[in-house]
Amino acid sequence: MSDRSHSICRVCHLMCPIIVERDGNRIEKIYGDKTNPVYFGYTCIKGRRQQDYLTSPERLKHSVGRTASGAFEPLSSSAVIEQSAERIRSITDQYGPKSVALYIGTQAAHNLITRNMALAWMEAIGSPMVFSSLTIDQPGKVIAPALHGIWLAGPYAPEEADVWLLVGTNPMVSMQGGLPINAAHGQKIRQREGRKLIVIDPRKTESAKAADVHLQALPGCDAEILAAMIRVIIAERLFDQDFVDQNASGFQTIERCVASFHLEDVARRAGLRAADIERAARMLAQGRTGGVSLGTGPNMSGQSNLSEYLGLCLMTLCGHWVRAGEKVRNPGVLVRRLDPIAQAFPPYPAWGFGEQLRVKGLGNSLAGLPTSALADEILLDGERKIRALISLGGNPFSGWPDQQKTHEALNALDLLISVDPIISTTGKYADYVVAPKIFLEVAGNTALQESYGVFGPGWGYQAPYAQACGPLVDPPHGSDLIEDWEFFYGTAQKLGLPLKLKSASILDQKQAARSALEVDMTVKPTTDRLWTAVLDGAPLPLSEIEQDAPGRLYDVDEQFVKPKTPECTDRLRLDDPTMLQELSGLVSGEWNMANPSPYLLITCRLPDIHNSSWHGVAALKRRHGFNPLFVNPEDAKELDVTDGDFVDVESDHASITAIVQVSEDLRRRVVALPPCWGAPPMGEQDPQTVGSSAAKLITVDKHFDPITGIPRMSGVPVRLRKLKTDAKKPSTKESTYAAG
Ligand SMILES: Nc1nc2c(c(=O)[nH]1)N[C@H]1C(S)=C(S)[C@@H](COP(=O)(O)OP(=O)(O)OC[C@H]3O[C@@H](n4cnc5c(=O)[nH]c(N)nc54)[C@H](O)[C@@H]3O)O[C@H]1N2
Ligand SMILES: Nc1nc2c(c(=O)[nH]1)N[C@H]1C(S)=C(S)[C@@H](COP(=O)(O)OP(=O)(O)OC[C@H]3O[C@@H](n4cnc5c(=O)[nH]c(N)nc54)[C@H](O)[C@@H]3O)O[C@H]1N2
Ligand code: SF4
Ligand SMILES: [Mo]
Repeated sequence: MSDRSHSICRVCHLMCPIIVERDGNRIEKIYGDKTNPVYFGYTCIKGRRQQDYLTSPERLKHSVGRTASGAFEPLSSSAVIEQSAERIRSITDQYGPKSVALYIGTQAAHNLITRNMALAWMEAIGSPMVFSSLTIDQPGKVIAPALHGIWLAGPYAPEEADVWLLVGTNPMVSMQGGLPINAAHGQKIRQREGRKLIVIDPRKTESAKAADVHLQALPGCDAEILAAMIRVIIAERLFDQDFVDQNASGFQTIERCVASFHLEDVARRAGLRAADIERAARMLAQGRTGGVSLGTGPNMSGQSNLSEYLGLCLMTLCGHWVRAGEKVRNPGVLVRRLDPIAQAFPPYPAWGFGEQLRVKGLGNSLAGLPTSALADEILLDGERKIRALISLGGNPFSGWPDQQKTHEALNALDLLISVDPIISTTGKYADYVVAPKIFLEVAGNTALQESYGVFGPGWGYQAPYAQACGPLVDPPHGSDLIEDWEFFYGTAQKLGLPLKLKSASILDQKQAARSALEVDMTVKPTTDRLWTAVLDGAPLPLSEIEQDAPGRLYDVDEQFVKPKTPECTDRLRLDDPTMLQELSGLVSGEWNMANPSPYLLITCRLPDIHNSSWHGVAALKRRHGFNPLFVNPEDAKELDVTDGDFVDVESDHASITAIVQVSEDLRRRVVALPPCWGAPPMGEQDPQTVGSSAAKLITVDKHFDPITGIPRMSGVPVRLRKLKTDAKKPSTKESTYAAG
């Protein structure tokens, strides 16, 4: 008998509502909920086939530990906790707590109790050495608002805004912020209603194909293009004078600064037509309401903070912020939002507090400690050397830039614990791999996606939406798995440490610390108890969210944006000195032009892959198990290559072998390689089997951001050369499954 249940997909951050048909513990079918008022039935192939991941032979059914011979032996959950705690104790006893670092990867964030228990654990052992994928992703997203200030009433929603600008983000595939949650469906409606879309991207992406204006720029030119757009908007008096006069400061300084960004020069350097930049600028300013969302493209191509900052300046100059009297689309359900009032929250410190690292002058910032410096901190001898690393739901070997250095660092650790359902490429270096319950085996809710609202215009839910679910299926028969948080609870217990679990619903960190739950260290709490603590302070208590029911809109108190208080003098800042200095010194386009390497390698995402996951899940029936290098047809002709040919890709740092896929979507001289592929040097290296690693081509030692450390990971100069091989050409026909 088939049983039909509502649940939430936790394979990625999107948290799609799903309907799961089961026969006992066997999942028969998963599909989207067409009646859902926010997702409109959206799911992707990963979510619909997650049963294949849950039961895949790759997945660990128990934790493992390294024996003296170097092989892994199975360990019970209690043994892995016991042994890990002992090893940690001996390292902290000898070298102090700061010798232990935590790396929080993408999949740790999907479960907010996992993340907050791990943070509580680090606090308890007394180590501030917490790193995350944010500093190798889009760190400018948290730095820029601190420099510019925050508009307390928030941005408009893409659903309602007349015009939207996407810079180096492709929400139709990545499903990150920028378009409505169901991006393709939402964009169709936007188009029908006459709402405009502008995209800046070197590729003709799925999102760019739906755009009114596509600036197919060379990578690394975003800050200049945005500066040129600001110049047009100011020169043509298209900005919102009234809004700027009342709510912003530094107008004259930014006006002076962008004056040197002449359209013709910028267009030449970015490989665009001046008229197109001008058209984009006018379109953005002429909408009564609008928004700007940036993605990994600009954040990885050398100007993370500056591009995000200029995006916010464009928002402010155009007055694209919600005004007094307007209805708040999402007053918050599981996450408390800032009090909606039509005034600025002034700039606040973005760096210069917390831990200082020993390398490259880097230290803590709002984005956390720089992950790009973590390998160096492991390799560098001295009192403050990092000797133990816990990787939680992340994959350093595949994700961190500068793969050779990562390889050396992972080998140099005294202790590496990977909390991960598989022996990932990082797991291959680990002393312990702690195997967790995942996806439908654990309780979940939509708080994470809601919390993404802080990442800026177009992120998170634009309506009071929520869903919650309990565990739906048992872990595989005969397995011994724990929930991610139980590893931290168990080891803290062994180490005799108290844990203080903070709420993720309260954005004010001091307040969250004051109301943190002192976790009972004698009687193990239930997962439900921890969820209640992690969502403490939410506008609606978790208990009021229907369990195992369809996701829906909740009846939270209607809110309207309050007018600015008469005594408010706070302003959004258009002239942050660090940013304008970076802008003035910018010759980003110049290195493209002067670049002796004929090609620039960029990053992009594949629909049926998530970072380093899903590469080998047979059920997806991918026709190829690797990441192709996408090459423009004219460039392919010049290189004398076609689909399936092998090429040597050489940067100034290293070289890799990649497999060509010719694509009309690339502009000339730009090649794209999806990230997080490749395998450790001690194993199989065939790109047909393990893919090709972009991380290997990147160095963390040059061209890095002085605040967050993010190195240039997109727009990397490379040379390409056809490789002669007798091997049979692999098929590069794209996966039969598309998103949607
Ligand atoms: N060259 C280049 N490098 C890049 C990028 C790029 O574009 N170009 N992108 C960067 C970006 S944006 C990111 S976010 C990073 C990737 O950042 P990482 O987070 O370091 O890498 P992922 O591949 O996402 O790793 C997720 C891991 O979590 C595991 N996992 C899945 N579900 C669970 C779970 O429920 N619990 C636990 N404990 N583990 C789970 C998976 O098996 C996988 O090993 O890479 C960065 N690196
Ligand atoms: N299916 C799928 N979804 C994912 C992921 C995945 O691996 N697969 N990963 C998740 C993660 S961890 C993240 S961080 C998000 C990322 O989400 P996005 O940032 O939306 O990532 P992409 O879809 O790669 O879009 C980045 C775009 O930037 C363009 N680009 C590259 N360099 C430049 C540049 O210098 N300037 C400009 N303007 N554009 C440039 C690329 O062509 C690409 O289209 O996606 C998340 N969602
Ligand atoms: S986009 Fe795909 S993987 Fe992500 S939550 Fe939705 S169905 Fe799951
Ligand atoms: Mo990411």
